Amino acid sequence: MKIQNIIVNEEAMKTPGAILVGLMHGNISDSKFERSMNELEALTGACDLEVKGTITQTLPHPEHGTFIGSGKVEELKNLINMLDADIVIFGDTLSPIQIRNLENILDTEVIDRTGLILQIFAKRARTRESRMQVEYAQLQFMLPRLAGMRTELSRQGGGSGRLSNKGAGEKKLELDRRRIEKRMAELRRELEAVERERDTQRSKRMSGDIPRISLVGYTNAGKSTLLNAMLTKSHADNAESKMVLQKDMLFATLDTTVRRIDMPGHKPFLLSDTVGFIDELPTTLVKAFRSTLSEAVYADLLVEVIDFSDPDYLNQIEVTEKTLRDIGAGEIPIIYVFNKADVVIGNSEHAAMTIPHVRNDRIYMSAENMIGLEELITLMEKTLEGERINAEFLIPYSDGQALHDISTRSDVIETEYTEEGTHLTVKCSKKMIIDYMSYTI
Ligand SMILES: Nc1nc2c(ncn2[C@@H]2O[C@H](COP(=O)(O)OP(=O)(O)OP(=O)(O)O)[C@@H](O)[C@H]2O)c(=O)[nH]1
Ligand SMILES: [Mg+2]
Repeated sequence: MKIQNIIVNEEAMKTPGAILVGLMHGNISDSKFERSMNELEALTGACDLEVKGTITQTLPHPEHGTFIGSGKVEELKNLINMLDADIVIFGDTLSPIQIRNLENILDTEVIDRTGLILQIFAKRARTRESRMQVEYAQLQFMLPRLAGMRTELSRQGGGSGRLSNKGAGEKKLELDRRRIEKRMAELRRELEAVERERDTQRSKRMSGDIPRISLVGYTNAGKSTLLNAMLTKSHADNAESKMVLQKDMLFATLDTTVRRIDMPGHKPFLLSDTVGFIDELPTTLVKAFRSTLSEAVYADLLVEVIDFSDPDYLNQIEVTEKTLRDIGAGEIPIIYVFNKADVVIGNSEHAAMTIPHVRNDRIYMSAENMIGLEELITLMEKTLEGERINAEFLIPYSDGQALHDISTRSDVIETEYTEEGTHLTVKCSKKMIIDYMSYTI
């Protein structure tokens, strides 16, 4: 499968060149189309490919066989030759058959946005877990593509309709398919083992009464910068060595990092930084990264970081909220960090704005310039405190872990030992009630 063969040679003198293809169809607005093309360009850069040219077309609907019209395909072929491009990247999701048709006509590798994002993840994954997650997502992405090829081959070769009359190509594909499925099962087993280990580590962390806060948001919004800024200000020993990569690049972070933050004059908390979201994040990836993202699911509070300097920030918020719902973190209390406000203050639209500026559950600040950290922490504390409500739990004696977790992470008002279990009356976070819904009374 071609997707696996994109080997970008870091040593090569010449960066492989790509041609981007955008089809404006349906009732997408000009500005949205332009933004999606800009994002495609940034994604291409994040994959270490140089954009050599861009071709766009407007059609009411995509063409069945080649996605773009046949005249455009010809134009594209000429451009590939002229610019000596190595790969063609489509901004939409193409069907396996469309990709194959295009590759045959263009005689050049063709990938779509999903393939590109998978490729970035594959290049960037560092830990064993994220490598396995990416490989799983890639294999899952390949499977239906093999099936598409198979259907066509069986139509060509299996005229007699007898099962034994499989063409050689078809048999090979069947073998490929089995090999992929076997590898996927293997990866699933290994990932489940890593997940169990992660759960154990998490419950160890949960046994302290330190609140857990997760940074979430669109890729490149400044989550890692915010974590680093907090570390710089905190009492952490050798804060420098605990810092994470912050970079103007989509998907700079792929692994989850949890750091303890001890700010002078504040209670400590655990802050986690994780993979960023993007519009139409391939579902295979969301599923594969579910356990990495689960750090967010188990948080007491989410801090959603938004790139306020991006004209499309409202869409970023929408995408983030949708992804949070998808991973089961939709009910956790959230505060909004309108980051990179340093870029927009003074603009005509925000002429009178000063930062930091706090309003209800949002703060306008700048992580990079360390403006607003103190105010953000105060807002976080207020939100955590405000979310605490009275609740009663009846915990069976068999679940000592739950008893330990609830009693250490809440203010216990009363403890009573009954026949059915421990009856706790507490003041706790709403999240705790969701976590232990079955024990609430
Ligand atoms: N002007 C300005 N730039 C910022 C600010 N905060 C972060 N940045 C820049 O934004 C870019 C992305 O920052 P990161 O912290 O890597 O973003 P992220 O959300 O972790 O992104 P991913 O890990 O790729 O999902 C970097 O180049 C930062 O220097 C800010 O407050 N103002
Ligand atoms: Mg990051």
